[in-house]
Amino acid sequence: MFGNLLSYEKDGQVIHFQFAKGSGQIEVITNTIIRVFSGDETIHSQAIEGDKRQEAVCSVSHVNGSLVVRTKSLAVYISDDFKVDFYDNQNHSLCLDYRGVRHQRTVVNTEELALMEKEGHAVNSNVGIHKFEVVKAMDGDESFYGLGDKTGFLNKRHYAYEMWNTDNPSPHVDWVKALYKSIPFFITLKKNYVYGIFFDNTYKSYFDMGKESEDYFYFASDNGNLNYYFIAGDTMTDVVSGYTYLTGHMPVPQEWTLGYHQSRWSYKSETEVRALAQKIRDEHIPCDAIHMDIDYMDSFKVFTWDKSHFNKPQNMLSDLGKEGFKVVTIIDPGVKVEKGYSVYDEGLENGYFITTPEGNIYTNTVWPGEVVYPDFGKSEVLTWWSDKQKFLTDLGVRGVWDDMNEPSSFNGDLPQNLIFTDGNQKTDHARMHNVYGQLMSKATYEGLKKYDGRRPFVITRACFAGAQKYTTAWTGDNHSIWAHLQMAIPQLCNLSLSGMSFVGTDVGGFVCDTTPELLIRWVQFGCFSPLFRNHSAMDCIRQEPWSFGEEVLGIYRKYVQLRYKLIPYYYDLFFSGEKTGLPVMRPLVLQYSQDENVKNLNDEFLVGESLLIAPIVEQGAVRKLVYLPKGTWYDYWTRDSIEGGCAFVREAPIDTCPVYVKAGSILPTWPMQDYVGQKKIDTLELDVYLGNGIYHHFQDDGESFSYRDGVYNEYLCTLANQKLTVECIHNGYFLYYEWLCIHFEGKTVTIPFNQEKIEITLS
Ligand code: MIG
Repeated sequence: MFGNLLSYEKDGQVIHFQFAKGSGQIEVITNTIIRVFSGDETIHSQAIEGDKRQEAVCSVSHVNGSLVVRTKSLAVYISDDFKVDFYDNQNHSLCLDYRGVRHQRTVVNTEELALMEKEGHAVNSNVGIHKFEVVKAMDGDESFYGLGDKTGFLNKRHYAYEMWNTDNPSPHVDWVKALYKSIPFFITLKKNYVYGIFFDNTYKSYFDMGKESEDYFYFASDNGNLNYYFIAGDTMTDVVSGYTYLTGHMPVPQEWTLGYHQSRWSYKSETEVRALAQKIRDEHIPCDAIHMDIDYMDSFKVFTWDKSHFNKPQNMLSDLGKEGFKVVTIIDPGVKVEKGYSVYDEGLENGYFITTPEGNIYTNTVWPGEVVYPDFGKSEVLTWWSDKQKFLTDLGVRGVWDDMNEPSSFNGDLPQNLIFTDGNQKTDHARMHNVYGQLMSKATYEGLKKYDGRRPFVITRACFAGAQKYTTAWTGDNHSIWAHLQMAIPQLCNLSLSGMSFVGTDVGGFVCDTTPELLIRWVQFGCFSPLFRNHSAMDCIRQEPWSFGEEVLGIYRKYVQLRYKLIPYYYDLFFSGEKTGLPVMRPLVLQYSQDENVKNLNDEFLVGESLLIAPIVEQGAVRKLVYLPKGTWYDYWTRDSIEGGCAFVREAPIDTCPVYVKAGSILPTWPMQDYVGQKKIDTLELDVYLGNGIYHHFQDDGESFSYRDGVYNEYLCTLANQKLTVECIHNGYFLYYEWLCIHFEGKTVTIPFNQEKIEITLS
């Protein structure tokens, strides 16, 4: 489509190419990140903020009819038709454009499709008419990871997906092509190489990871720019860091958000919420957050409170606060059409709502009845919506849950030609659809930052690449089925590889009735997932921890308590994650990408580098085939040491979730609390697993942004030859630990600690 390559012009790190029928450019962002671009430069990125370009030496030369752009690490060949081939600096091919014939599937005729559809089948009508496609050759050893929030298994090879934020209430099974989020980023792992591609285009896009053919994979879009980033690295962690370097690192969350969250659609009255809180404390289920679903609102009107069931919300929230509960409220973007309702009136007066191409305000139906949709792409609307959060923070709300922001309606997708705004440009729904939830989350984040001041806690259902800068996410309406517990592991792992570190599923399952066994196995998984919330739909059997009697409650409590014990470990992972851009939850392949045994390992995951979790995800199973990578590991429950590099069977009766700790690990732990901050922690407690390793532990106020001004303590712990040294290497926070308590091999040693370097022999 571009024709012959005619000439080029180098402008610093941007190289412009002129082809017979068009132009394109290669931009050297860093030595290992290259942008490939052709199109309309006025379309700005919705994922990348600021200029990410680092100074890098690059050159252009002619080689066999192509031009080659070289950086310290890469050689990028540009040829006729804007073919782009990536090599490393040793001339090993990493990723080449495909030049052979396509093997497109013949499409079934439309009459037959119509009949199938009539019978109730969801038909596959993707006929592959895309504005452009980037087709890359496959060698045969590729596996693919990432792609944000997708169904199915960890490795995406042989599957095709679409990026179009979709509220799909039917079960999310592995052929479903799109869920609520669109993160057009994937990692290709080959035998000796790994790289990532981020396709920075918000329009509906398509990813075929070798499903159409074994010879190639492709990504494509209906519209927008040819605009992708090639991210090279020596390891898969380099690639993830490269991607989050571009799209942003997640700010450290408030510490309490790492606790347990209890939710239900809905807790409908003050009496019910107070009783729930009481019950949680009576049953000693540690818990930090209660979520209020749509029924707290007056007639589902966003930024209102139903006074008939919640007479004085402020008092309720303040009383709950005294018991350690933080309240998170849901908000929906759809604003009820009702004269006299201030949110509607203000939006109407100022032209804040989306319109039809004819210029009329567009309406659809959602929970409040007839609604209008804020045009978040307009900066005044974003500010207006962020200011609206004050209504919630003034009452004492501590976190905001953004729902229905695909945007969703009761009548399916909104038409693609509706008029939306992007900055100051008028544009359409087709371009802004995939970032609607992103912009809503950004507005929520900014509002909370301004009016609450602490690190904002936002949960969103829909988003685009780079959302980690503003929000956490949950995977929407899963079902209480074993298949969804099984899928939760690869789903959250791939979201994590796609930059979203603070993610979770509805524990117990949202739609349909859970079972006692499913709830237990889900909490055993959920307590290790970053966002730990039990949530269920209004027509389902209750699934609060005590819903199935004493045995279930006891096991449930054991795992919530385990999470609370490990909160400092999670916190450290988020703290170091803000610097490294690496996620908390990791598929094994991220750390052991050379190990063939983990490329398709779907039922285990790591938390950081130290913990390996092997949850039971099958009804009735009481043992599990566990694979541990090479090296020494310890069984968390028995402390037995095991040599990895093999699979073995672990007994896993209903109260047991197999957990392993890597030798040389140091896990900071907390004493049991009902909620984060209940007790003053004056002891640095370390659970040590002999071997060699280093660990960084962080301590700060757990809620403000002052860590960014250096108000934190950082401890470097080094474990070698049965010797542990603990040293405060950054001393910026005034509250210190007074004691150091070390657990190892069944022994416990407690000694006074005054922040000085301490060395202890563990014997
Ligand atoms: O149309 O607010 O995914 O978590 O409980 C359903 C009610 C709207 C969908 C969310 C779910 C929430 C529910 N919401």
